[in-house]
Amino acid sequence: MMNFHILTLFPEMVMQGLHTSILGRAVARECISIEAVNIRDYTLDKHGKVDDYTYGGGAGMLMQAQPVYDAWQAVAGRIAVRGAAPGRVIYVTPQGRTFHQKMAQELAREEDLIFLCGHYEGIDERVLEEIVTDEISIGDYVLTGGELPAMVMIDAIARLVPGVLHNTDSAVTESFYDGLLEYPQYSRPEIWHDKQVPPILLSGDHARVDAWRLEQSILRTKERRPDLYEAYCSRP
Ligand code: 4HQ
Repeated sequence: MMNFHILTLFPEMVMQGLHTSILGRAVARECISIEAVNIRDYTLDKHGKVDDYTYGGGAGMLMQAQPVYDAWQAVAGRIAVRGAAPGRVIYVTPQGRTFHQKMAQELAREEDLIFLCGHYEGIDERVLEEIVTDEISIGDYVLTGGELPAMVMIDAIARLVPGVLHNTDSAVTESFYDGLLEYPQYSRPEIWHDKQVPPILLSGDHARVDAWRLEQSILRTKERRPDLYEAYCSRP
């Protein structure tokens, strides 16, 4: 059982997205839990304000330290009551290390993970210094908020939690296992738009099917991801 906690100004966005399909079933079967904490619920401002102008000037607003800190304390307190280790706090930011499959595997071993989603121009540095343990980016592009990156990471991590995927093989057989891309796949009918399914896949010879798939994976990786192909060729 793994517990995801998301500190956000848009709890309904992450709850909707993460209770769909496989992750929704994983929540229902209690393989994972997902909690969204609305940072706005923790502001001491009587008008519910959570942002303010930046010292030094410049465009845009910044999320203030107080509501972020108090929202984190509420979550950290509940984790402590369970007697679990304090959860790592992941701040999603383009300034972090770029997320990859090995990081997902490492994070999937934690009992609790806290994701901090910024909005506007970001969050007051002082609260980040006090609570953030990991800064992670999902790639070199600029989004409007941290919710989508948090959802991307949670999806990639949750599917590695034991029991989330029914077919236990699929967590390892897919792209990036072995560092190769996936081979092409086919389903019924045998002929569609004049295109035949590769006959070897209908042969029933599992050894030849496996060899063909590995060959296709290698060819695809060489063609589409020369960086991964180089790493595959020089693996120990
Ligand atoms: N953000 N990977 C949140 C991103 C981002 C990314 C921009 C983070 C806006 C408020 N986060 N701020 N790429 O684009 O993680």
